[in-house]
This record gives sequence, C-alpha cells and structure tokens, in this order.
Amino acid sequence: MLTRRTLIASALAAPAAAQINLGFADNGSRPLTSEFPQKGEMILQRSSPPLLETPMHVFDVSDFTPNSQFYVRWHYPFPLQIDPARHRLHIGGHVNKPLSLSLADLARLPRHRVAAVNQCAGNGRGLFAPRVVGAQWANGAMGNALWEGVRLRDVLALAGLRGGAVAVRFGGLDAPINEGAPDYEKSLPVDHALTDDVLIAWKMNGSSLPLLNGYPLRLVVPGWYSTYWVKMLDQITVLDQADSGFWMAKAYLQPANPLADIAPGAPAGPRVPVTVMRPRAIITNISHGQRLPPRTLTPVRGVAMGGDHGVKMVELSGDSGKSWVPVQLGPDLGRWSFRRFFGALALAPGQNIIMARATNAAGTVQPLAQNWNPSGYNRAGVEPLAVEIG
Ligand SMILES: Nc1nc2c(c(=O)[nH]1)N[C@H]1C(S)=C(S)[C@@H](COP(=O)(O)O)O[C@H]1N2
Ligand SMILES: [Mo]
Repeated sequence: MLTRRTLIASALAAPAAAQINLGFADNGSRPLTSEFPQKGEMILQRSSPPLLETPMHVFDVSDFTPNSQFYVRWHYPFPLQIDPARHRLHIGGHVNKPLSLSLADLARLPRHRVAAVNQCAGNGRGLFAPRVVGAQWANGAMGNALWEGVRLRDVLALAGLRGGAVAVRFGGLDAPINEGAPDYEKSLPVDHALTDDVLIAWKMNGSSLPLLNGYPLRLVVPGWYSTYWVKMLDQITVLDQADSGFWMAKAYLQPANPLADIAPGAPAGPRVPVTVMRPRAIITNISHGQRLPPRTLTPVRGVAMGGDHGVKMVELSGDSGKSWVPVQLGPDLGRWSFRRFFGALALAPGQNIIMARATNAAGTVQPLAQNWNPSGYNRAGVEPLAVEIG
C-alpha cells in the first residue's frame, strides 16, 4: 500500500493545482452500518440525527442510486412514524387562500417526474485541506434518483400568490431539541419556486420516499444543493420579503465569488447563499491509494453531473492533468441527472495520478484547482486519485 508519506511526496511533486486528498485512505475506511430502517450498508458519520454516506462503489453500478443506499442527512430529530392519512401540507402566508392539502389532494394534480442529483452542499467537505469543521463527508453525500410528484407551481396556484410575493419558505416535521433553536426552514426566491422542475415529490425511483429521505413528501430543486430539498414537508409559507431566518440568513453561506473560493485564513468577505451546483466528475471504480495489477488499459468509470446544466463531456487524465482524453458517456437522462462515464487509461507501473473532469452544456469546465472556504461548501475542483500499478 501507499504510505501517507509517499502520497504527500507525490502530491508535492504533482502540479500545484493537483492537490491530493489526504483526508481518507478511501471511503471504506470509516465504520459501516446496516442498522438503519430501509437502508442497506452505509458509511456511518453520526447516528442521531443520522448522517449516512453512500459508499462509492454503489455509484459504479447504476444511473440511479438505490433508495436503500441513498445518503441521509438530518439536522434535527424527526418523527419515526408518520400516518400518511393524517399528513397535511399547509400553504399560507402571502396567498389568497390558505390551504391544507392531504396526500390524496396532491395526487389529483398533474403528475411530473424528473431525474435529478441530490447533493449536500458539504459533499466532499472531509477532503478539504486545510480541514474545515462540519460533517466529514467524502464524496458520497450525493445520489441520483427519479423523483415523482407534482409541481410546486401547481400547488402555489391553488392557493394563489398575492402581489408582492418575494420568496417561498419550506418547513418539515423535524424540530430542534433545544428550546429556542431555529426550525430547519429554507426558502426559494419566488421566480425559482415557479420553475417547471421544482417538485413536491412522494416517490423516489418508483417507490415511496424512505422515511430517512423525507417520507411522505419532500421538495426537489434540481440543479440546486440539497439544503433546499426540505424533507417531511408540511409547511409552505409565501413571504413578501426576503427570509431572514437562521437557515437562510446565517447558515449555508459561501464566499461571494463564482467558485466559492478564498485562501485559507483570509477574511471571509461578503457571502451569499449556497444555491446552484457545479459540474463534477467522480471516479467510482478506483479508490484513492488503491493498488491495481498491470494491464494494457486500466478501466476508469464514474459519474458526472453538470450542475445546473447537462453534462456535455467527461475527460480523463493519467498524468496529473497534463493531457486529457474524452471518454464515452452513458445514457442522457436529462439535464439534472448523473451521467455515467466509461473510459480507460494506459498506466505505467508505479504510482499514477488519475483524474476525471466534467464539462457541462453551458461550456463550464470543472477546474483543476480545488476551491476552499471555511464551511467546506461547493467543492467542485477535480478530485485526483493516486493509483499504484504493480
Ligand atoms: N426537514 C429537513 N429537510 C432537510 C434537511 C433537514 O435537516 N430537515 N437537511 C437538508 C440537507 S442539508 C440535505 S444535504 C438533504 C439530504 O437529503 P437526504 O437525506 O434525502 O439525502 O436534506 C435536506 N432537507
Ligand atoms: Mo446538506
């Protein structure tokens, strides 16, 4: 096996931009658990409230991440039993007609489906150097599913937005333990709330949402980080001014530059809410530090996302990013979905640094340099992996 010292040495030898992940030997080195309801084997980050990460090999098998191994993230405790017949979605605030809808009421609206990546804003946080505080995810705090439900827009139309509506706020059944702590509530600007693909979903990959992924209803905001995808949704409030609540005004803020990037230790400067995701390609069949037998061509596979546009191209490099070759893409399941890639590299005996990078349909190329910010959000630089051949 590669030692930490050889990895550091090779990281220093590689081009400055190619920073090696020293955080984890690989995804599998952290404890695994199969103890959670409706979940198979997951990486355990925290049991209560649960933080469960998807092992990387799961993404190597299919375009859609199985519900049983879809990652889980909760800030607060939530009910463990929900009676679907009694669940109500309340719509109020700056509307003409406040409503309280049952699941049966929702099921009468036109049905929509969208394939979309759900990714935590802190996905990959545990890989930042220098380290940052927060859930120490590797890159498994993401997943792709076929979400099914109704358009948020259609539900808002039933209640009728009043003139001057600015934002739409969402809350779920979970609640903080500590008195006075802020409820987990997130808002979308009203123009984004009214877009075609924002759904109130109750199905994920053809089945009911797992409890841990937000049964019985969750918001789906394709192209935006999952902090907005409020689970166990029971409250929608239309606001006539910007949401000044903790989870919008104080949390999930990133440096106000396109890459969410500042020098470690530099003043934070102006910050803006985390919103759209960025293109990423992640290798799923090889883990960092793995030793592989020599072959003429070493298969390299993975998943790519385009952020807020579809994936146009994925390229591989076997020489620390000096040269790149485009690889074959899997089926196009739409703008918001994972797109798998299938390639191969001729790797020499000894240590190789391999990389994959995505380009989206807007022409945005995944940068080679890793971005950094104190909360570890929006990580989207190329992820180099060290592979030992022989
Ligand atoms: N009600 C509620 N919804 C929530 C959260 C939460 O704590 N409570 N966490 C958000 C965050 S930060 C993430 S990353 C996603 C995780 O979605 P998942 O658990 O289905 O993977 O849920 C989002 N929706
Ligand atoms: Mo998150």
